Amino acid sequence: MAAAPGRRFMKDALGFEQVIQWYPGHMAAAMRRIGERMPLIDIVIEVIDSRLAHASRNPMLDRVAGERPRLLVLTREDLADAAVTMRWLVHLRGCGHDIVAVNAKSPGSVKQVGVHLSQLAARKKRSQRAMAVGLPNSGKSTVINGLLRRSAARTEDRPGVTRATQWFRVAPLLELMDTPGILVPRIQTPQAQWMLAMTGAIPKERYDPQDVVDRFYRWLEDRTSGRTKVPDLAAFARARGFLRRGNTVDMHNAAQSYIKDFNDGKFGRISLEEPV
Ligand SMILES: Nc1nc2c(ncn2[C@@H]2O[C@H](COP(=O)(O)OP(=O)(O)O)[C@@H](O)[C@H]2O)c(=O)[nH]1
Ligand SMILES: [Mg+2]
Repeated sequence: MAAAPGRRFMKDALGFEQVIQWYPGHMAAAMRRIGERMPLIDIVIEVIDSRLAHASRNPMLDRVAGERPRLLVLTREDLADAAVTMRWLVHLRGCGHDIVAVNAKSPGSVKQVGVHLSQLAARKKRSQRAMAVGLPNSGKSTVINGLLRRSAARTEDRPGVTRATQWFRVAPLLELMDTPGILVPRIQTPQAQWMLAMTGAIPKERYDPQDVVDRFYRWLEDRTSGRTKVPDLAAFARARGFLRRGNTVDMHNAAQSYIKDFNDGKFGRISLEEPV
């Protein structure tokens, strides 16, 4: 039986690793949904994970967003290596977009997003509308909720595009769509694949967590010349008591916990990609 596409890392007949795209149909549908809303949108908020600021973008967004002013919001600044994030800010600013790095869970940090959006909106004299887009788990809802919590006044319903769509005024000249646009990752390398899984951008049932953690650990050891204090999966599983009856270790559940701890910052600040 053929394996479902996108399920896990696969090797071809010669043993070379294949990058399995998440169902291609998903990507087309996701871009179509975002494209349908675009005519209503003046400003695009592209939400990116600071730790994965290249692979967590989808270049197809450029096609649907066109020339609209764009604010790149690098979330999880609190989980990334601060020096690497600084380099990303410089690098991505060079692409002509406005950019800010935040801890979306901190109100003071999200305030910065509001400041940047207000500045973008003030370039035109009329009220403008913004929509957040990004991969699953990139922090879209956290950013939107942070902005709404500060200054939300519901403006009007806009039936037609999506029945549930609501607009909130978050600044004198700016309304924000309450529902974000969900992008699908364009996975270009086996490395991007495990990195996206590690940061929560790929649904759990589409990858093998043990494989992802093993790859992460090998990468980390290589990068730190073996001097990392982060435990490998076996040490983590033992320390956290993932024992089954008969004293075997439940590696699958351990690996899922390991990924959760990584995203809770338990292993410290780790950026997975750096600008080249
Ligand atoms: N530490 C940290 N966690 C974040 C940040 N932004 C989002 N999260 C967490 O990441 C998870 C996914 O965020 P969510 O906003 O639901 O992502 P969405 O799928 O893009 O809407 C949640 O558990 C958030 O609390 C951030 O800047 N820092
Ligand atoms: Mg969400």
